[in-house]
Amino acid sequence: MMSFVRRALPLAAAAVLSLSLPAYAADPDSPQPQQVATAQASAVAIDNFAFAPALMIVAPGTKVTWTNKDEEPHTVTSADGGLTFKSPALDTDDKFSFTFDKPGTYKYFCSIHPHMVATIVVK
Ligand SMILES: [Cu+2]
Repeated sequence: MMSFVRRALPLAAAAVLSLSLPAYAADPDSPQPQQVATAQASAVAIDNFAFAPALMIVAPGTKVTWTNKDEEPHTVTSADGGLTFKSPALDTDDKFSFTFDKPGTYKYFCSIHPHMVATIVVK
Protein backbone atom coordinates (compact mmCIF):
# COMPACT_ATOMS: atom_id res chain seq x y z
CA MET A 1 0.00 0.00 0.00
CA MET A 2 2.69 2.47 0.96
CA SER A 3 4.73 1.66 -2.12
CA PHE A 4 1.68 2.35 -4.25
CA VAL A 5 1.22 5.76 -2.64
CA ARG A 6 4.86 6.65 -3.17
CA ARG A 7 4.65 5.66 -6.82
CA ALA A 8 1.35 7.40 -7.44
CA LEU A 9 2.22 10.76 -5.92
CA PRO A 10 4.66 11.99 -8.59
CA LEU A 11 2.15 10.99 -11.28
CA ALA A 12 -0.62 12.87 -9.50
CA ALA A 13 1.60 15.92 -9.16
CA ALA A 14 2.41 15.79 -12.86
CA ALA A 15 -1.27 15.53 -13.72
CA VAL A 16 -2.13 18.54 -11.58
CA LEU A 17 0.73 20.49 -13.13
CA SER A 18 -0.41 19.71 -16.65
CA LEU A 19 -3.94 20.83 -15.83
CA SER A 20 -2.93 24.09 -14.18
CA LEU A 21 -0.40 25.26 -16.76
CA PRO A 22 -0.68 25.68 -20.52
CA ALA A 23 1.08 22.62 -21.85
CA TYR A 24 3.14 24.44 -24.44
CA ALA A 25 4.34 27.04 -21.95
CA ALA A 26 5.23 24.51 -19.29
CA ASP A 27 8.08 22.95 -21.22
CA PRO A 28 10.86 25.23 -22.49
CA ASP A 29 11.79 22.52 -24.97
CA SER A 30 8.38 22.61 -26.66
CA PRO A 31 8.56 23.42 -30.35
CA GLN A 32 8.07 27.05 -31.20
CA PRO A 33 5.42 28.14 -33.72
CA GLN A 34 7.94 28.43 -36.57
CA GLN A 35 8.58 24.70 -36.22
CA VAL A 36 5.01 23.78 -37.10
CA ALA A 37 5.10 21.18 -39.82
CA THR A 38 2.98 21.25 -42.95
CA ALA A 39 1.10 18.64 -44.94
CA GLN A 40 4.12 16.82 -46.32
CA ALA A 41 5.33 15.90 -42.86
CA SER A 42 3.13 13.03 -41.87
CA ALA A 43 5.58 11.56 -39.37
CA VAL A 44 5.63 12.35 -35.67
CA ALA A 45 8.54 11.29 -33.50
CA ILE A 46 8.06 10.42 -29.86
CA ASP A 47 11.33 11.47 -28.35
CA ASN A 48 12.46 12.48 -24.88
CA PHE A 49 8.91 12.27 -23.52
CA ALA A 50 7.47 14.59 -26.15
CA PHE A 51 5.71 14.42 -29.51
CA ALA A 52 7.63 16.20 -32.24
CA PRO A 53 6.24 18.23 -33.82
CA ALA A 54 3.78 19.03 -31.05
CA LEU A 55 1.52 20.76 -33.57
CA MET A 56 1.17 19.44 -37.08
CA ILE A 57 -1.16 20.64 -39.83
CA VAL A 58 -2.11 18.10 -42.47
CA ALA A 59 -4.53 17.87 -45.37
CA PRO A 60 -7.57 15.59 -45.10
CA GLY A 61 -6.67 12.04 -46.00
CA THR A 62 -3.14 12.29 -44.62
CA LYS A 63 -1.80 9.21 -42.91
CA VAL A 64 0.21 10.18 -39.86
CA THR A 65 2.73 7.72 -38.47
CA TRP A 66 4.18 8.00 -34.98
CA THR A 67 7.47 6.31 -34.09
CA ASN A 68 8.62 5.84 -30.52
CA LYS A 69 12.29 6.78 -30.32
CA ASP A 70 12.42 6.58 -26.53
CA GLU A 71 13.55 3.70 -24.39
CA GLU A 72 10.26 4.08 -22.50
CA PRO A 73 6.90 2.81 -23.77
CA HIS A 74 4.44 5.46 -24.95
CA THR A 75 0.98 5.50 -26.47
CA VAL A 76 -0.79 7.74 -28.96
CA THR A 77 -4.29 8.31 -27.58
CA SER A 78 -6.85 10.80 -28.84
CA ALA A 79 -8.03 13.27 -26.20
CA ASP A 80 -11.60 11.98 -26.47
CA GLY A 81 -10.50 9.06 -24.36
CA GLY A 82 -9.12 7.13 -27.29
CA LEU A 83 -12.42 7.00 -29.21
CA THR A 84 -10.92 8.46 -32.40
CA PHE A 85 -7.59 6.64 -32.25
CA LYS A 86 -5.66 4.71 -29.67
CA SER A 87 -2.39 2.88 -30.06
CA PRO A 88 -1.20 0.03 -27.93
CA ALA A 89 1.87 0.69 -25.80
CA LEU A 90 4.66 1.35 -28.27
CA ASP A 91 8.10 0.02 -27.45
CA THR A 92 11.29 1.48 -28.86
CA ASP A 93 11.02 1.93 -32.67
CA ASP A 94 7.41 0.73 -32.72
CA LYS A 95 5.11 2.64 -35.06
CA PHE A 96 1.42 3.56 -35.05
CA SER A 97 -0.49 5.12 -37.92
CA PHE A 98 -3.85 6.83 -38.28
CA THR A 99 -5.39 8.40 -41.38
CA PHE A 100 -7.11 11.73 -40.73
CA ASP A 101 -10.00 11.94 -43.18
CA LYS A 102 -12.13 14.63 -41.55
CA PRO A 103 -11.08 18.25 -41.01
CA GLY A 104 -10.78 19.22 -37.39
CA THR A 105 -8.45 19.70 -34.46
CA TYR A 106 -7.30 16.45 -32.92
CA LYS A 107 -5.62 16.70 -29.56
CA TYR A 108 -3.90 13.59 -28.28
CA PHE A 109 -1.68 12.46 -25.45
CA CYS A 110 0.29 9.53 -24.07
CA SER A 111 -1.92 7.56 -21.73
CA ILE A 112 1.15 6.44 -19.76
CA HIS A 113 2.53 9.97 -19.37
CA PRO A 114 -0.51 12.28 -19.62
CA HIS A 115 1.64 15.40 -19.58
CA MET A 116 2.74 14.43 -23.11
CA VAL A 117 0.22 16.29 -25.26
CA ALA A 118 0.17 17.31 -28.91
CA THR A 119 -2.23 18.31 -31.67
CA ILE A 120 -2.93 17.40 -35.27
CA VAL A 121 -4.94 19.96 -37.23
CA VAL A 122 -6.61 18.62 -40.36
CA LYS A 123 -7.67 21.26 -42.88
CU1 LIG B 1 4.54 8.22 -22.74
